[in-house]
Parts: sequence; C-alpha cells; structure tokens
Amino acid sequence: MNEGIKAWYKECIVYQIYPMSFCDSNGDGIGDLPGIISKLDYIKDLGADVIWLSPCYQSSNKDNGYDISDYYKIAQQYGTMDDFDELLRKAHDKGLKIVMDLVVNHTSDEHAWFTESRKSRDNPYRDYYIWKDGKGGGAPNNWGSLFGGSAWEYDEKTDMYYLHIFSTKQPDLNWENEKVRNEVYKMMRWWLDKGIDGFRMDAISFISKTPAFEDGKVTDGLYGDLSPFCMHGPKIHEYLREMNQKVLSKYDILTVGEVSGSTVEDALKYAGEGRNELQMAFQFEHVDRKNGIYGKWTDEKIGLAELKNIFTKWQKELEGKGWNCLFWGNHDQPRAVSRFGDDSPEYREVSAKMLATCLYMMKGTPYIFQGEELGMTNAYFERLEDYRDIETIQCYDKLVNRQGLSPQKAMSFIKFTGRDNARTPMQWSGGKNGGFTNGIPWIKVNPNCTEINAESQLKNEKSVYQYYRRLFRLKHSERASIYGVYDLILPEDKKIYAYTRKLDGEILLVVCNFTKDDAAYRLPDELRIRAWIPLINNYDDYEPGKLQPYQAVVLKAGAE
Ligand code: TEU
Ligand code: CA
Repeated sequence: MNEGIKAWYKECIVYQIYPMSFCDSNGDGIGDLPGIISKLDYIKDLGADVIWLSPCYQSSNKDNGYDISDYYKIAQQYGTMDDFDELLRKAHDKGLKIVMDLVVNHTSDEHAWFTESRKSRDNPYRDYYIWKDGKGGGAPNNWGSLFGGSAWEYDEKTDMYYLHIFSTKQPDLNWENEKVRNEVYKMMRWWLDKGIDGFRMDAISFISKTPAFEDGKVTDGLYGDLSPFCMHGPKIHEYLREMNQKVLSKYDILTVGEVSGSTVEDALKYAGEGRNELQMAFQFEHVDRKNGIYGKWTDEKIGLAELKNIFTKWQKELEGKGWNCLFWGNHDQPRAVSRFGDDSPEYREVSAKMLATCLYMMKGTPYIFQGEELGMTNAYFERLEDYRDIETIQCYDKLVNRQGLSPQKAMSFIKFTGRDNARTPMQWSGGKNGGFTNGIPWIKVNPNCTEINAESQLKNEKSVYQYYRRLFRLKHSERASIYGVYDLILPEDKKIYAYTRKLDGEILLVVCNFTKDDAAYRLPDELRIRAWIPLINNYDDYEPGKLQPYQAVVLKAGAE
C-alpha cells in the first residue's frame, strides 16, 4: 500500500459552525446550543464527521466570542454547560466529533486575569499580559492592530500600554510567562477530559513575540507592520512542542492551527509529520491577498492561474510530509461562491458544485463552513449600519477617513471581502428570517433566503446540498481521493483546472471548468489510453473532452 501514514483526521470531513448565526432556539435573535442540537441530524446526513465549533465560551462579545472572559463557562446567550454536555453527548451518539476553538493568543479585557493585571504594576497577574512604557509621549512602538488603529492601548491606572494585535478588547497573553502556559494547558485538559475531540487553534502563529519590540515597516501609510515580530515568533515551536508533550499527545484528537501568513516551510514546522506539534495548519495564500496599503481589502477576484499555482504548490510540497486543510471559506472570509465562483442566478448552483469538487477532491481534510453546502452568497448589504463585524466597521473608518478611499469603493471592498458575508444567518427555510429565528436576528438575514435555503434543497435531488452529500460520500469511499498523490494536468489551460489522484494503480481524474464558456480539452497521452468512468458530475450529461459552463467531473480510470 502507498497510503503513507493513515489517521482518522485525514479521512474526516469537518463542518464549521459559527454559533451566533446557526440556529436560534429561543427567539432572542442569536443562535444557540439547543439550536445546534436540533440540527445535528442535518449535519450528519450531509456526511460530515466532525463539527468545528467557533467559540461559545463566556465572552465580552465584541469579536463574537473570540474575546473570551471565562474559558470554563458557556456564554449565556448560547445556553448552559448542561446544554454543551448534551450537545457533546448527542453528537457522539450520532458518530459526530466536536472540535472546539482554542483562543489563547489573547483573552477579553473582561477576563479576570486582565482585570487583575491592569490593577497595579506589581499585581501577581501583571505578567500575564504584555505591558510596556510609552515612548516620547506615545505608544511603545508604531505597530498597528490588525483591526485598525494602534496595537497599543494606554491604561491610565498604571500609566502603561498593553499590546493587542486584534481589538482593544483583546489584550495579548504573555506566553513567555510559564504560569500563563500552564493555565492554558490546564484549561485544555479540562475540556479534553470532558470528551471533546480536538482544537482549532485561533491565531496561534501570533503567540510568540520578538522581545525587542522594535518599530515595524509602515505598509498602510499609518502604522508599522507587526507581523515580522509577532508571527512565527522565536519561541512558537518551543511552546507548541511543550503543549503537545504536556497535553495534545495524551489524547486521540484532531489539532489544527490557524497559521495565517505561513509559507510551505512555515506550515511544515507547525504540522510536519513527526514534528510533534500540530496535525494540520490552515494556510491562507488563496484568500489573504494583499492590496497595497489597503491590506486585505479588495474587490478583485483571484485568477485561475494563480489558484492553480497556489494549490499545486501546497499539494506537491506537503506530499508525504504534512497534511493539507482544504477550505474555500470560514467565518472570516466571504462566501465561496461569491468570491471564487459565480453567484449570478444562472450559474450559482453549478459553480458552487464545481468549486466543491475542485477543492475537496484534492489531498487534505475538507473544512466546510455552514451554508456553503447550500451555495449561500455574500450579503451585499448597501449600508454600513447593516454590518456588525468590529473589523469591518473599524476598517471602513480607516479606509475612508485615514486612507482617503471613496466611500463607494470602501463599500465595494466590504461587499467582496468583509467577514459579515459569512456571518449572515444560516438559511434554513424560505420563511420568516430564513427560519433562523422567530425574533429579530442580530444581523440581517440575506433576502435571497427565499431562493436559497436548506428546506427546499433537501427535497431537490439537483440542489447544491444534495451534490455536497454525494461528493462527501465519494470522498469517503474512494481511497485515492483521500491518500492518492496529486498531479496537476493541463497546467496552461486558461479555463480548466484538472488534476489526477493516483493510489496503488488507481487513478482519479478531476476536470473543472472555471468559466461560463464551454471548454474543450485534450488529455495528455498517458491518460488518453484509459477508459474513464464518471463518478460524479454537476450536469446531467458529460461528453469526454468537453465541459459546459462551470462543469466539474470526477472520473475513474478503467482498464487500459
Ligand atoms: O483570526 C486571526 C487572523 O489571523 C485574522 O487576521 C483573520 O485573518 C482576519 O480576521 C481576517 O480578516 C482569528 C479568528 O478567526 C477571527 O475571527 C478573530 O477575530 C481573530 O482571530 C481574533 O481572535
Ligand atoms: Ca438564542
């Protein structure tokens, strides 16, 4: 056998739930744990094996739960610890695992450690966070927060500044402090002993900071870039190995790190086979595309050539050395079909199916974000008042008031890249509020819920949802789609993304048309001698050598 090192985390499909926007059971307009429990069968029927639950811990809720004020409590808006225990038990009964978000680069400023820490310079919790004296009447250095503004917040009480890579409500923990690390490990064990099945580690590439705290290069015309000093910092791997040795290695779990800004080399350090750190690392090259001084903000689609280069590089360079995470979206990203496909009424369904086929047949663990399986689209809200995301609101201000961008262009960037595109409520039905809530939803439901919703798609064999089901069944049943070696074919083709997956003499061929034109292709000679049997197709018909708009087909080689 040619499968390399086998593991359950390589064979599973992960479904991400963003609790605020998933399902509201009590009419307060906010999704909750009982709501999730009521939808477990839906997730199971789709063919997912693992749920990644975005944070549901007690939180100051300025960054929707990524600002945790108590790691041992469930946020009141989501329910109780009993609800959580019930969720875990019922998920396990159905054969679903639950992976929790681990947010330990920072806490909320309302966490007890921080309220203590800010009391005095000699408080026992002072060193749990990163405090510095100001310089020349201002912040300790020129770093900008990823959410806009300075990365330092002045605290009058002790006349010092604390570091926050994200919002002012999210002070960074000081990982140099062994007490902090031990508190984190203790908390992780507590959740694992409860029976959860792993962690998705938030912003984990930021936990180790270069100690000099020098100014960064100004790249947005306003602030210094902190990434070279805070991303993949000097002790990051020391910490992760310690965490692995003290906690992770003791459990049979899934571990995946959010390592934004990572190259293949970086990712192999975090998650290479035998590194004893993490199992998988999310890379962001296909989604984090910088637009000069505007950073992540853009309204331009990525080209097919670039996509091919990025995915092929990751597929080839991790081969036998590490394991890929396959994702088009998450709670920080716009909707897959709007960003990479074509969300016009004519092509939305077919391009959504094509995208899923193209990516999830690659080597790696598929991570799909709630609603993606319905082909949900971006929000396209016209007014800033309709957006809720702290990053979006703060960055609009920065783009327009400090960087001089026109309000129209800023809105165009937000409609294309803003995080709230992912966060509009799950569209369960075409009824009131898309069936998400009986009350007033915390963020508007996309009005296209009348067309795009789970209820109608469950009944329709040709829906995006039903296609995802079939695709996941295929992924589970074809070993070559899990462990087969990836090779790009037709590399120069301007319309088609095509590749093979080979395992022990079996060959799968995936051909996807990324355009709304017909596309013809000719297979390389060594593949032409085979008979090809279609396994899945997003159209009713398939003609060898020809693809209809956004057509995707997976074929299996028959006899030579
Ligand atoms: O995101 C961390 C991160 O690296 C961000 O730069 C992310 O890429 C950005 O939000 C994109 O616009 C994580 C979480 O996924 C995010 O939801 C949180 O807001 C953030 O950490 C702080 O906890
Ligand atoms: Ca609720």
